[in-house]
Amino acid sequence: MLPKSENKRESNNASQTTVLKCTAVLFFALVLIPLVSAPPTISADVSLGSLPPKRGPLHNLATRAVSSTHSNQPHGVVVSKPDYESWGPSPLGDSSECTFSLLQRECISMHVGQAGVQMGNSCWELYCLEHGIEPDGSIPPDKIAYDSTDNCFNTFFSETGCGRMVPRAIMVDLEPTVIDEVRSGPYRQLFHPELLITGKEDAANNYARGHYTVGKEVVSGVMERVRKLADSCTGLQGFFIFHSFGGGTGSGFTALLMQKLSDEFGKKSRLEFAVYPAPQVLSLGLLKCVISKNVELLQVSTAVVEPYNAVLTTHTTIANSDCAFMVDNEAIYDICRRKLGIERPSYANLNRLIGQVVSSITASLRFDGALNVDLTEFQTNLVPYPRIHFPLATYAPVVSVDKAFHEGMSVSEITAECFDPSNQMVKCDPRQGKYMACCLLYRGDVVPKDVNVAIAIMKTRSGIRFVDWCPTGFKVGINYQPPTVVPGGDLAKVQRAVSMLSNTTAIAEAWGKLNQKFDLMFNKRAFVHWYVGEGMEEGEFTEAREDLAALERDYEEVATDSDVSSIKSEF
Ligand SMILES: Nc1nc2c(ncn2[C@@H]2O[C@H](COP(=O)(O)OP(=O)(O)OP(=O)(O)O)[C@@H](O)[C@H]2O)c(=O)[nH]1
Ligand SMILES: [Mg+2]
Repeated sequence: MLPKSENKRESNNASQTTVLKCTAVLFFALVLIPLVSAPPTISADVSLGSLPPKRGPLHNLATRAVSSTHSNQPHGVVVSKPDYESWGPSPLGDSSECTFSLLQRECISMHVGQAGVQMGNSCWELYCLEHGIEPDGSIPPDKIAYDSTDNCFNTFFSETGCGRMVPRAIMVDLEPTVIDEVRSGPYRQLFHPELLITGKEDAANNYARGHYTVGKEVVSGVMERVRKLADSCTGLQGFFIFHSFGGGTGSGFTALLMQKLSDEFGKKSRLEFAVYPAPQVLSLGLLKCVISKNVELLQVSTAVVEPYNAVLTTHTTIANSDCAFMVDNEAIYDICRRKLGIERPSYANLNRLIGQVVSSITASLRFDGALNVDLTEFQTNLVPYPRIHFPLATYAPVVSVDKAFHEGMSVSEITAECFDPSNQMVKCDPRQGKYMACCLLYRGDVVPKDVNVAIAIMKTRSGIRFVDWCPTGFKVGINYQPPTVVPGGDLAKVQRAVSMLSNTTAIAEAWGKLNQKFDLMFNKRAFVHWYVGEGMEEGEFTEAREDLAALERDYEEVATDSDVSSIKSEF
């Protein structure tokens, strides 16, 4: 995706930041590039310039868009009224109320449906700890950054007139219970009540309800808040959207929201964190823990129709999303069991791990630093074609508290861990596919020399194959802030960590599995009447499935070796 340059042009405010970024990039180029074995980075020009030019269906990847059918049925849903009392001036109001010492490039997070909101809880809990922000949004004097110019976290938090930090985040669910937990939980004072939006009834695991009927009643209210929040930004950078593929709200409502965001904020980037459905986890006994009045209720929660919802939402959203990081509950469940020794992980365990991954991916936007490389730059390298925008995330080290004393891991070790499929957020085998890009985002006590050595070792390994139209480059960023952990959580505090974001054709395996499950049901037209009953046409199923088949073919196409003679003749 390349809307970043347009964003920069569009926003006067961004120019100052751009100068800072350029300085960082220059520093990165001067200091890091010579240290990492050639070619150490894939510059946008190199990778894009070396794509196979105007050849066959691959060329269509850039432009393919499939329309969807619509219907409109009213539904009695009311957005619950927020309680404004005890709040200072609204972060939604006059932007002059927010005090910025530097012009910002703000990011708005949208947490949609149960999974989106619960992942949000973990992420914001961690962000607060990382930036020294208390659960009520205050910053104790002793935690105010040693370097007072480092207010980069203002990209994610706004400051109210009374000095409280408020997440630039909107939580929305079509039913109230999950967000009610936030309203009454330990972080109830952190989130602005106006930004916690709930309806009366959920989408009952049905994409059509989330997208057409129930969701349609709520979306205008949500967009109103988004607009106000965006207006209070000085140089809005884009949106992070958290949701599940499988839930009715997570799939249907998110798809609707993404369409609206695309219509109104076309040039701003939209990145997703999406939970990939994992029905196997059900048989392994994943339990949803709802803490309610100190009573722990256990409910099992995954639905058979999740493959339908996942395919439908991917089809509707693919053209409206710049980049989507999938988190496969089964993969994360396995990591929690194996690495953290949790016998029966709950969503809370899964979400804490997801929080670490999200935190390390967004750290470059929340912290400054000479070797920090902005996520937007990684993104340019990661997405060679608009549709091929599903990078695989891997995080290391995942170390439990009891093993921490014995397992201090070096830069080489954590880097090698990233190439171990068992540490991936999505189950697939990169050794069977080809990489289009590989980005390494380090945090903590990491020096370029060690990164250089670690990458050189990885390059000697067989099984790391790149497509032949892209250089075997690794793009690297280093953020000196070490990872933080939630006190009392499962993860041990470590000196250094790394997230690898790779665009590999192997991720098509995940689509293949989903499509198979879709076909098993759709061949018998099972459960389709629930969707048709909400005004959806059966044709949308067929259209969505064809689009996902095309996506699988797109991955095959990019992996196919270039016909060198034809490329030469075209130049
Ligand atoms: N990782 C993770 N996955 C979750 C969580 N809650 C639900 N899921 C997964 O999300 C899918 C179900 O979607 P939900 O997010 O619960 O549904 P929803 O978006 O609220 O939609 P409706 O309830 O149908 O209106 C299943 O695949 C669950 O396993 C969570 O807290 N963390
Ligand atoms: Mg729900």
